[in-house]
Amino acid sequence: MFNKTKLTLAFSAAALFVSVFAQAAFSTQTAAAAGTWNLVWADDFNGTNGSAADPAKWVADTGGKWGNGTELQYYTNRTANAQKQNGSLAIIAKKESYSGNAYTSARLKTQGKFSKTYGRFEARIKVPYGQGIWPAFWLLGDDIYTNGWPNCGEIDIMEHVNKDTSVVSTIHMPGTTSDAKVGTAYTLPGNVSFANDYHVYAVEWEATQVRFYVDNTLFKTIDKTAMPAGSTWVFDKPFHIILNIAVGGSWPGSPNATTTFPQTMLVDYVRVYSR
Ligand SMILES: [Ca+2]
Repeated sequence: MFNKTKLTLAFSAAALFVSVFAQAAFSTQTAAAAGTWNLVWADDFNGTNGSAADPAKWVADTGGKWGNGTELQYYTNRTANAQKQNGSLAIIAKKESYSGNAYTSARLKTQGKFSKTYGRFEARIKVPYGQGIWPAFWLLGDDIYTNGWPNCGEIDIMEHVNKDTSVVSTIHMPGTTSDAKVGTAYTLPGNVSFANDYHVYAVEWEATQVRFYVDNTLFKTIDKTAMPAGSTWVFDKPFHIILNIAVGGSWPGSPNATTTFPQTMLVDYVRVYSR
């Protein structure tokens, strides 16, 4: 479906098998919900080690002064900060002087290439860690540049801050002050560090509900009917996907002597399903 070159019959059959197998796995995990999730977009990040992410799918946000100027990284479009490694996308935060910033990193988005209203968005990710390190897999409303934030809405599927043994999933929307948000943290059984291994982070976003999962364990259900007083539900329009590592900023604070660089976020795949 996504390959523009001619497929051999054998390859096509193999791909079909993988696709059917993946969907069968999902049906059992989501049996309580109505309908089957069908794959509509994916990037498995296969390709030559050291090569850039597919420019047909990803756009690099670049520059410094992110997070109201509190974040310390300069986002580049260099393969030094985002490259394929053994079937994963590696986003690499480095300690290096660059355009007046002390760190470099990457922030890749699908804006202008792929956006969607509702669906299951998932990624298999091995997160980095350390004081001041802030990796994320998230969705942002396509109208960010015309409507501003938080009017555009934001769905944070996974944020992992510092050396914490939890990840956080949150939706942000306009409220009585500025940012109304609903979310929660999730901790692995045994309080194991998320950075030790890959985990599958997912949201199932529908017209009346948002559900967050880690490794197919549902840990947060947000109902449209139970939003904070004075907030506005803005989740009925297209959102795009973002993968990034921020360094510093108001939430994690700055790196310190305990933080080691480079720090790498490995993304085995991103998959989007519809039903
Ligand atoms: Ca992969």
